[in-house]
Amino acid sequence: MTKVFTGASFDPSANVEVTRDHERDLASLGERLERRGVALDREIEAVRQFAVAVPSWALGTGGTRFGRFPGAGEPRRLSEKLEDAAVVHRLTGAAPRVSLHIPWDVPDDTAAVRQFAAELGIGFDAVNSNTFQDQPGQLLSYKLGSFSHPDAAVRRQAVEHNLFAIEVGKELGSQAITIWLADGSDYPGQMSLRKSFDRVLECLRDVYAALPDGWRLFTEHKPYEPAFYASVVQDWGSSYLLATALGDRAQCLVDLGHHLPNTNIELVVARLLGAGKLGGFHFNDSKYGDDDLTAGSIKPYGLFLVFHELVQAERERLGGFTPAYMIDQSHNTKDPLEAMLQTVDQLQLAYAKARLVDHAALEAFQESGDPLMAERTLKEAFETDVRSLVAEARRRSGGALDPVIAFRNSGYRARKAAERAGADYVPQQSL
Ligand code: RM4
Ligand code: MN
Ligand code: MN
Repeated sequence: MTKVFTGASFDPSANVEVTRDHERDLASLGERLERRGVALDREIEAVRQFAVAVPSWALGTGGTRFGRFPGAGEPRRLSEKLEDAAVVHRLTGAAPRVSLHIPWDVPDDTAAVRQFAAELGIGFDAVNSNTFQDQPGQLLSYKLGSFSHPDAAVRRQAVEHNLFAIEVGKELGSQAITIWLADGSDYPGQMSLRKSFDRVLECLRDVYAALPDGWRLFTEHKPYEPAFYASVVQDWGSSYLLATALGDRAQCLVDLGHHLPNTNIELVVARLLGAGKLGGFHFNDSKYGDDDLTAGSIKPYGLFLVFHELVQAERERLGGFTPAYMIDQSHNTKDPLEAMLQTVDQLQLAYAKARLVDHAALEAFQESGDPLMAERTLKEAFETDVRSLVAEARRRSGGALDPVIAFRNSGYRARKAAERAGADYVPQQSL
């Protein structure tokens, strides 16, 4: 397992009683799975392979539109965010990389940051560019858009920013850039619906042309907000058009919070998978909009159905399927690090359950036209209690049976509160 840098005690087997109960639960699950012809050890190993990137912006409390209420011991700078991210990996064994947000987390000394992260046992996932807000000292404003702005000089500036983000990512060992644009309009007539899209494509071509070898570019759509009338990259269809026009190394990123209410997200996932264009994923959950809630907290069955599509793609070795799984959440009332631990657990659970679907039976019921049994096949997997399986996967990776409890017992946050106090606290910019 990765190096422990914190001096904190994250001893997963500290509690003998908990460990004993866990072993009993695991044995009973193993027995139940065996009756279904499923080998427990194989499933544990598969869950151990599951990995998701943690976003740098999620390690501090996020004030989305309103107040921000920072907690004691929050990270003040990138190095401290990396320390916290390494704790998430240490306790779950499933968060080996960080997804950086440029410019919120531009490293001062890229080589040193890469080295520091490596010492912590983590690396870097896709970098995220940001042309959705003006930065201090920025020459031209994005008030009326970035890639779609009517002024070519603003578009150029936005492209340059993306090229810079790629440079940073390259030095850190990233292999993808995620581009989410806030571009759009608040009022009918404000922008040309067609020209704005063409301009976005033109700018994306410039960024695509600068992709280093082995890199991919992800286009991330969002239906509304901050643009309230029309977003330029509004839906998966727009995202697909862009990725297709760009070429093979451009793919679409699906953020679970970026859909209009009642959208069938697993269907969107299936379509993009079928087209070989599903590149990345932003996990979260939502009740009303882009709420950034903890994955699985509102619609766990929906999350399972998404994973069912992903697991099928994995089983079938679908062309173009090398998904970059990332978390995209921003917490204001939970301790952000605990929220990440909880999220990774939820994702591991959904993945483990989706793997338990009896695919042969499901297909037979689909082909013979038996909707009740087909649905029951999915529910059979979804309703299996796989908590001990996931806990065991973590334990075998050197993590904790129960990451949140292990974290709380470690005293990490209290120690960081003492260490990280002081006037140099830099509040994260609002999202
Ligand atoms: C956006 C979008 C992006 C994320 C920013 C912080 O709503 O989801 O992926 O980078 O928020
Ligand atoms: Mn996102
Ligand atoms: Mn979002």
